[in-house]
Amino acid sequence: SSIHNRMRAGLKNREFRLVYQPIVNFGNGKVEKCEALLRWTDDNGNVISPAEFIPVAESTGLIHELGQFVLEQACADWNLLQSNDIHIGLSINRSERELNDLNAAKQWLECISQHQLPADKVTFEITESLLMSNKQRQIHILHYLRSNGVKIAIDDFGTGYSSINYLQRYPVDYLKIDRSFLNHAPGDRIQVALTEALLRVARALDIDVIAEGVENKEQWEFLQHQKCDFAQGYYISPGLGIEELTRFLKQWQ
Ligand code: G
Ligand code: G
Ligand code: NA
Repeated sequence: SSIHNRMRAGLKNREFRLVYQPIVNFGNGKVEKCEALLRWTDDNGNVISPAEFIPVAESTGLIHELGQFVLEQACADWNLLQSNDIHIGLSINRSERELNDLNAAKQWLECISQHQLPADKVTFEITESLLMSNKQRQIHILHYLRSNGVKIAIDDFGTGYSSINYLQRYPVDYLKIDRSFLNHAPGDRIQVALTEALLRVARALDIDVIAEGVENKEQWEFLQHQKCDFAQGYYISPGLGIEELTRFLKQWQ
């Protein structure tokens, strides 16, 4: 059957789950938040990558149900962490298509408040392609979310479409530099120069920078030296199931 029908059945059959990847604040060395990443293992045991199923869900509209599942699961997991005396924020991916509907955004805020989760503990990550054109409705919804305390991150920055110029028009708290931007840093002169330039622009705009795909000590030390704000990547940890995450966070530092 089509991937869409398999996804719909999979949602009912609880084939989807979340893993959480820690994000470390360079300033104090603490894990300040975790990014929720959706995982799908179908009933035959095949692991399907979000890179494959998210675009399908976006085009068929199932992304709205998937997104609702992700938010509710993440809120429930946040409460589990709280009860383990772990107090961190959550970063949750939203597709551009999910940002079309103000009512959906209202429901997200309701879901967050029903779970007693302070809004400022939640960051919504939107991919940079949203920056491409001036999409008034989406910008309005981002403002609405942000005026209710939620943080906004631009994801995958540097992968192609972005214009630094658009940044100043968007209500944005964080910029996530795509891993392809610094996969050869600090050895690659051009990548070093681009990273420095981006960090300076972000600082001027009062936007915090999260480096993605930090895989080794050299990258970590380079970014720390550059006064990058946050790091995420395999050097710290891959995505972890909620129980593994709880153990990881109890041992961190
Ligand atoms: O975790 P992985 O690298 O396989 O993720 C691939 C892509 O899927 C990433 O760009 C990530 O942002 C996206 N993704 C992961 N989880 C979600 C989700 O819950 N919702 C949306 N819209 N995208 C997600
Ligand atoms: O686009 P987004 O940042 O949402 O996607 C995160 C994806 O990147 C996840 O699929 C995650 O598994 C993957 N990822 C996270 N850390 C690293 C890393 O250090 N190196 C590589 N190659 N991939 C990573
Ligand atoms: Na993301």
